[in-house]
Amino acid sequence: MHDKKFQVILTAFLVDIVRALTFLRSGRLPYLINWEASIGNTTFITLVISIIIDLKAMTAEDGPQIAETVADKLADVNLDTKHKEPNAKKEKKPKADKPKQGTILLDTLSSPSLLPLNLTVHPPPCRPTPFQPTTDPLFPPSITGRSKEVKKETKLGLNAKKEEDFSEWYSQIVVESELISYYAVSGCYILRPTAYSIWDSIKNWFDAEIKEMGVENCYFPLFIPEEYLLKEKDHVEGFAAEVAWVTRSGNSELERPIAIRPTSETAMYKTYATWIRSHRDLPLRLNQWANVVRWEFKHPTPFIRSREFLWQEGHTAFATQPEAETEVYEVLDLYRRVYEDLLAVPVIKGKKSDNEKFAGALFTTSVEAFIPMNGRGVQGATSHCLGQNFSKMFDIEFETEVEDKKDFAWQNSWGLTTRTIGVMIMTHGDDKGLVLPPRVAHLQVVVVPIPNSKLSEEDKAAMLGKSEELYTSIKKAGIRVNKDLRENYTPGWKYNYWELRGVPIRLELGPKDMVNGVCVLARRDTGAKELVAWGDVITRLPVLLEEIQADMFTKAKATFDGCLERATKWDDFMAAIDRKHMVLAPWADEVEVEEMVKKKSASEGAMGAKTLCIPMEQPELVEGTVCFASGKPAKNWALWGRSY
Ligand code: 87F
Repeated sequence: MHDKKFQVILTAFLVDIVRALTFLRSGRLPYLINWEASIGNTTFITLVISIIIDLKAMTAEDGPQIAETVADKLADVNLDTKHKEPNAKKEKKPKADKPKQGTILLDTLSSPSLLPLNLTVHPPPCRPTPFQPTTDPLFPPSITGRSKEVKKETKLGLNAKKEEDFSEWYSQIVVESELISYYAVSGCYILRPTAYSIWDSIKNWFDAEIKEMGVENCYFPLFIPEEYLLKEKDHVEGFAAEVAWVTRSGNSELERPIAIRPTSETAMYKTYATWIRSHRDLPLRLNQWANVVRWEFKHPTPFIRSREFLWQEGHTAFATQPEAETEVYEVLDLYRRVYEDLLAVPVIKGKKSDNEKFAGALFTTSVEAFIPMNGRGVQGATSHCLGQNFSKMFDIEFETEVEDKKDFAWQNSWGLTTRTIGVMIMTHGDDKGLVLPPRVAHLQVVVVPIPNSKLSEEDKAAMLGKSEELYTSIKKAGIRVNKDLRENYTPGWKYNYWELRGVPIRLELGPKDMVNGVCVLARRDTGAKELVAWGDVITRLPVLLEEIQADMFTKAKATFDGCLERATKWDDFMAAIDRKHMVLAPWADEVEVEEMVKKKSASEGAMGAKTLCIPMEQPELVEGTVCFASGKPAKNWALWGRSY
């Protein structure tokens, strides 16, 4: 009896030593150190006692399970710290003016065209770790098929509920689904391959569309001389506190500090002035895919608000105002399509109020999304008509077609960021994890064979063979597919694993299906399952993927519409805002009124409401309608809400 216990404990220790060595070799030591530092004494003692109790209940054959139990307990304790920023100390924001920003009509809120989009299909490589039989020295792949040896199951998934604790749910989902990892600089995040591949899909689609419009890609330096920024002093003023500066190289101070680009107007327009001399040099339509740094002091949220993020910034110059204005709306509609057609997220297109527009712009347009869980509007992307403001500042002057007549160029700038990914996660994710729209999903289908313990070795081999065969033909058809042939996990565990990662379709192959020549297609979005003959899989999958894409949008649109109310009186307006809804209300379009609404609608713990945009699609404004807040004659219907 004592011998057995000794064996058990010895096995557990050996297991831990090998694990520790594996950790060391894989460079994950800092993670362990972080863990040690993050649990208190009581937690530690409780943990040790519970491990001892579990060890006592086990036998020597349970060696591998013991290690798993220990690992699970460590993971449980670690869970709380795993989803938080390692370095989330509050930094004080230096005093600075709040950014001043500011103004139109609405296109139809049509549902996305379901014609196949010009998306580049990029089947992901078969990453060895998750998809191969385990190479973990402690858990060699089973050859005997005995259940104790084949099961290696750790807890998967989220323990926060989207409805109950949205912010905790979000913190968990981005990490657990392996989209992001935290980093040692607060407000900066690592985008893991799944996240980056979603960005790649957006980028590939948008890039092809703007090239079709005649826009070319370029790249300007990350660093901006101080004098360039000072040239645009008035517009940068509101953002000054967010600009990060390089002031030193090694031990020596730089003669003049150099800014890290928060946006590239100043970097690009100084050069545009040297390139644009004549009307023949116009239009100049450039875009760059880049990273930018804005030293935010508001609470950071992965994808939604980070100090460094990825974006595209378009900077164009035209000879005439109408040409520039046409482009503003063309780009705005591309942004709508990114959200609605690719990400299945409904948005409203509109013009920003004078308060909310970019101070350097003649007018700003945007697409606005909405997060029902916290009742917040979120600006999805912006397309600005800069008018001649910057060309006058940077001397972008050209000889017109009329002899001896010069004019300043008409300019636009427009941008879309990795915030898109955050809005998509928030819109579709559920308590099981991500729900990815097929058009941007890293993987669209995963093949999961479901053998049972009664299956003969021969039948099992046939099932694995068929799974391989289906996988190969699906891949050949240009669908992003993977297979999960791991033998040391149960089918149920694998379901959770792929559900957490949001794969739109799971193709299951069970013993009965092997007899009947069929397989099951299970949808991630609804959980619905259908039987499909092997010979029909290749034709059914693309259709089902498009059905999922369309259904996800329809569902999100119904929710979005359910959160949109109309109010013509203050009390109704406030009641809707407090129901966490967006409100369409008639208003006088005055800066002071917006300021007043913001103040008056704020309460302890709840920020004030502001205009999200003046929708391009306007309800009829009956003559005599008055502003809901000031009682003055209304000029338009504005969309109001609390926002990110
Ligand atoms: C932060 C620091 C310094 C926003 C900033 O929207 C300057 C700025 O100019 C700044 N945050 N902005 C406005 C950016 C305007 C515009 N630029 C090109 C876009 C889209 C892409």
